[in-house]
Amino acid sequence: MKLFTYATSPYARKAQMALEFKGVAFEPIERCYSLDRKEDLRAASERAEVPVLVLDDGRTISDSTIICEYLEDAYPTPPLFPKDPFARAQMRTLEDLCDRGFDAVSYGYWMSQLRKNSPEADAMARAARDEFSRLLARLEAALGERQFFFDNVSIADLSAICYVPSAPAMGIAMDSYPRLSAWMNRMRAIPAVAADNDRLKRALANMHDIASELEGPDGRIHWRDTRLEWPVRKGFIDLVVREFRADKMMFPPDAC
Ligand SMILES: N[C@@H](CCC(=O)N[C@@H](CS)C(=O)NCC(=O)O)C(=O)O
Repeated sequence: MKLFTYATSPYARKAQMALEFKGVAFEPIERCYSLDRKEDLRAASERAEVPVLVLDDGRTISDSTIICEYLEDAYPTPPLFPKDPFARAQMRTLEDLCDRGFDAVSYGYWMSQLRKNSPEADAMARAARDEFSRLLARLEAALGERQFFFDNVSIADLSAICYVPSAPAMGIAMDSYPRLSAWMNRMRAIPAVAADNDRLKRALANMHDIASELEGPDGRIHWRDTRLEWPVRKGFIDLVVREFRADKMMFPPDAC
């Protein structure tokens, strides 16, 4: 099995941690289409986004949520989904909160840093910090007194660990979130999560600046669904329009 992955992509990290947690052997292939435009990823997935799982017979599965569901079905032990149907639904809701909510806000924050000379940069950073803090409060409440979000480590934990630790880098102190802070330490004691954290640290240490992480060879940046909705919803549509008019937006390739 192979996994198209990328050390700083929360989606790829989630899928890779799930594979490692379950002890499934795979070969990681580090890719980011908007940065390297490599055709193998484009051929494996019509959206050219990571992660993509390539089975031994060449069949492919795209999208982190779908990959994790496949892994749970194909390799049920150790489980990463709760047994109870309602808990499973709640777990998917938390995963969605990370994939859509946290991801869009984080993207908005890093866009504000990348375009820090733009007129809306400060307001955009503030809006992102406010919303990220509210999302942290939701996770803090969802965790309650438990060790993990559900009885055992689940996809909800693997999703959240890709976002919660970035709070300080956005200027948000973790003091108001003592349960999440303790949970982060518990998570990092899990070998698959520790390995992910090491990969992330190495990637961040090698990163030049935000531009080199986001802008492709033609200066365009990957945009999609909730990442686009967030700045529009928050009133930063002028920035979106400028990016579009300057041909700085790259959308997933057409599906057909
Ligand atoms: N819904 C997808 C989203 C995947 C996604 O957006 N991946 C980003 C990296 S965080 C990507 O590959 N972007 C394409 C690019 O930058 O070229 C999933 O859950 O896997």
